[in-house]
Amino acid sequence: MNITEAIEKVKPHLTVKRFEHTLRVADTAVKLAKRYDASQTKAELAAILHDYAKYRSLDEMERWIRKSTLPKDLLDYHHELWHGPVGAILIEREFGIRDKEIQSAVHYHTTGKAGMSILDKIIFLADYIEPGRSFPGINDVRKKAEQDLTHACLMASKNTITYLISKNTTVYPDSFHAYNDLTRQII
Ligand code: DGI
Ligand code: FE
Ligand code: FE
Ligand code: FE
Repeated sequence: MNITEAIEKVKPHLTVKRFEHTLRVADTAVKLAKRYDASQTKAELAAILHDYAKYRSLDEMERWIRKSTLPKDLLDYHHELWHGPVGAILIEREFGIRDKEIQSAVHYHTTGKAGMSILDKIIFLADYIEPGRSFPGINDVRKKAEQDLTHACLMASKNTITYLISKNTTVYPDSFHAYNDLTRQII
């Protein structure tokens, strides 16, 4: 599937705002891929697809989690965490995308995980720093993203976990695994 096709397939599934976010994530991901010597094509495609499942009904996402090989513990956590893993399955079922690197980047874009590939990191970070986002401290992360992909991911991971804890929200284990692993990688 090429980029133009992917954009056309994804667009009707998203709101206008989410679609614009998706295009900005793609633009940011391509820049990061150039900077860090990753495949620009894969980065762009993964970014276009990353929120594909965002507006599926909770019922449908729950069914996919139950009947696929996805970890069942997702169902014990907030449903915001479901669209990445479910999206990774749907892009294969509906578009025939079996590229494991792209599927992984879509799967883990919200939480991260231990042992992220460069593409995983690019999508995780692009989703966080795209120019439409405004989180506290985001400009420091944007600056770090120009120098050190792993360190910038660590900053994003740390900010997200800190935010979730400040809101008394549960944190999915993969979010902690990402944080721990990224910390070990930078020291
Ligand atoms: O889909 P997007 O809005 O572009 O961004 P996203 O997929 O990165 O994040 C979706 C939401 O998930 C966001 O509000 C932060 C939240 N989130 C990230 N990690 C965790 C989490 N929520 C919970 N409960 N636990 C997590 O570990
Ligand atoms: Fe998302
Ligand atoms: Fe994210
Ligand atoms: Fe997103």
